[in-house]
Amino acid sequence: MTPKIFEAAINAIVAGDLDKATEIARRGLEEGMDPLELMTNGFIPGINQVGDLFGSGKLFIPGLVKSADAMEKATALMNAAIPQEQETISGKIVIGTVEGDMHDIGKTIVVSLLRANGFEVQDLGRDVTPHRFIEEAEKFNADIIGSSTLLTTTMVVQKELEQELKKAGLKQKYKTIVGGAPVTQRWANRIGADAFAQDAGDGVKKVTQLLAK
Ligand code: B12
Repeated sequence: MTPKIFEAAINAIVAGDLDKATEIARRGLEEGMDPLELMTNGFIPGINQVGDLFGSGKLFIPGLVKSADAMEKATALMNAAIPQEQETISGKIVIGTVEGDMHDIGKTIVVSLLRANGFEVQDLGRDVTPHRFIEEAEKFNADIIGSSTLLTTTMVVQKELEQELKKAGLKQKYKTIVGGAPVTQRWANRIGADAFAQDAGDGVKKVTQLLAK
């Protein structure tokens, strides 16, 4: 039964079928599936296939947008179903998608999983400037600043954030964690970020490690 629902989730996202994706998400939850498992094995591979099709010129903007809409809806249903930790553990994170980048599906999953693990998270949304990351971190009294980027052209904003933190004399005050499909550990090292995470689960692990330092 399980592999079938994963396949159905993949197909719904690739087809850009919002109704089908919604129905599969609801059915999966009704059947007691772990929302993260359904995301990891169904919806995320689906949207990755869409990315490959778009990247190789086999799918165009309208198709990409339809698939993204279906993915956003499925993600919202899955995120809402992730059990939330009642007790907050000490650790405050501000997180956002960098300036110039509108991709926020992955970042939203990271936010949900961090909250589910008891961290206090301020979600800054998307198109966040380095200045705003810092301003919000100050206001929220954050320990960690997390940034997401999906475009190679906006990766540089993560570097600018590091530079701005140094300029403001705040590099020691905040730990930084970077993520997003084109981001790597190598990139994190190069720009001086404190951590890199490849997915939401890894994000929780790295945030926990950063707070223990
Ligand atoms: C969906 C999508 C869209 C949607 C986004 C909707 C939304 N609300 O996010 C829409 C249709 C708006 C869109 C627009 C565009 N897109 Co687009 N899009 C995608 C697609 C298919 C999937 C992204 C996604 O949601 N993945 C699923 C999530 C779960 O994965 P994720 O984001 O990587 O996140 C995980 C990890 O990376 C990590 N993570 C992410 N962030 C963070 C942050 C922290 C702190 C941590 C710890 C971890 C972490 O955890 C997440 C969960 O596991 C990708 C292809 C791809 N495979 O990435 C292209 C892709 C990113 N898009 C691309 C392009 C070109 C565009 C457009 C420029 C197209 C155009 N011509 O208009 C515009 C750009 C608009 C803009 N200014 O941002 C290219 C980028 C190419 C490049 N080299 O930069 C890609 C790679 C497609 C391709 N193959 O060409 N897109």
